[in-house]
Amino acid sequence: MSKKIFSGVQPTGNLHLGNYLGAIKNFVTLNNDNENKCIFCVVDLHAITVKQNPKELRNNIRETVATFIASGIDPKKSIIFNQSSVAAHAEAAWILSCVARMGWLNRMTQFKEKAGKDKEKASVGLYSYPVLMAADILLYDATHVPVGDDQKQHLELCRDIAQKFNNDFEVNNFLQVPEPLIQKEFSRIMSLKDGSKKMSKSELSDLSRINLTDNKDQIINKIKKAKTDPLLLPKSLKEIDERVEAKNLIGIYASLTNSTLDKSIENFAGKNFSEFKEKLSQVLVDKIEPISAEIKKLLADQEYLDQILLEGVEKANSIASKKIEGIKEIVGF
Ligand code: AQP
Repeated sequence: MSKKIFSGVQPTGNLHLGNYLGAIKNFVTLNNDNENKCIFCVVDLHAITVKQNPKELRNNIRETVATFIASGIDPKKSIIFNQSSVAAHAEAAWILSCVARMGWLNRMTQFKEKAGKDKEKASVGLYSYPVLMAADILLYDATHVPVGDDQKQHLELCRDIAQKFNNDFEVNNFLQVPEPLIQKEFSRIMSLKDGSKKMSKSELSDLSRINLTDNKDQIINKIKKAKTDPLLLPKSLKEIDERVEAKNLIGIYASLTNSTLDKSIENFAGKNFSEFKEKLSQVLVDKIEPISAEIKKLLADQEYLDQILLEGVEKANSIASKKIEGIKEIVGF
């Protein structure tokens, strides 16, 4: 069945292995299926929900495009654009924020985690971020949204907003209610320094993540220093659940080798971490080094990256501007 795919990545720098295995790898598979129509968005409006340096943001937008292409997304087969260049996103976000309920947003755990204890000082944008995300998806009638596990709750909110809009204005299915596409096994890659925390761009320690721009030596060093436990590698799935660091590292290995957690556990059962880490470093270097080299090559050609964005913006705008006109008509403008 033909799917309409939409997903976004924030241009907040330090794109990492979690972004790759949780989302971008899936984008590539979906993009390779000619039946699908794919739209990949550099969500720069989302990025400014926390303070950004304008010069770095501009560079990070290009770096995100370069990462998409270096990872295997073919810009000829998909639309790649940046969100702020298509005005309909901000317009739809406002209208949908009048449909979404405070109670729904109050339940969003990502806001609680990101705002931390000092939520009075968080931006209003950080709080209403999931409504903008709903607008992004609904403007393109996306049927499927590939995301990491951490975005599951926001996707549910998007579905609620679409349903409420359709019900309130009695416009059956005008807004397409999208399905999340979340990988079953490796949808959440954890920090290399703490297996209970998600691998993240904003974590201060660079040793906590493998960046997609890391070179061979950096990758080997980070895996060498990755936290483990004093035991030998686990022998069963049951045993691994309590050992978060071991589970994360074996999960990364399994995902990179397109295997299952079960099989990878079996492969290394009872072995030393040092032996396993060598193998893990090797598969990581094999996968990440070519991506990293390609990102650097693409970044040297800014004109090419800007051209991709320009073409993508034009295509995205022609879809989104029609949808926002429909939305405005329905609400009575
Ligand atoms: N650790 C992760 N494991 C699996 N998937 C992940 N994603 C992010 N981290 C992991 C998925 O990557 C896509 C793009 O994420 P994003 O750039 O839009 O934003 P994010 O989730 O805020 O990324 P970070 O790295 O976690 O940034 P900070 O440090 O700001 O919190 C999404 O599909 C996401 O699920």
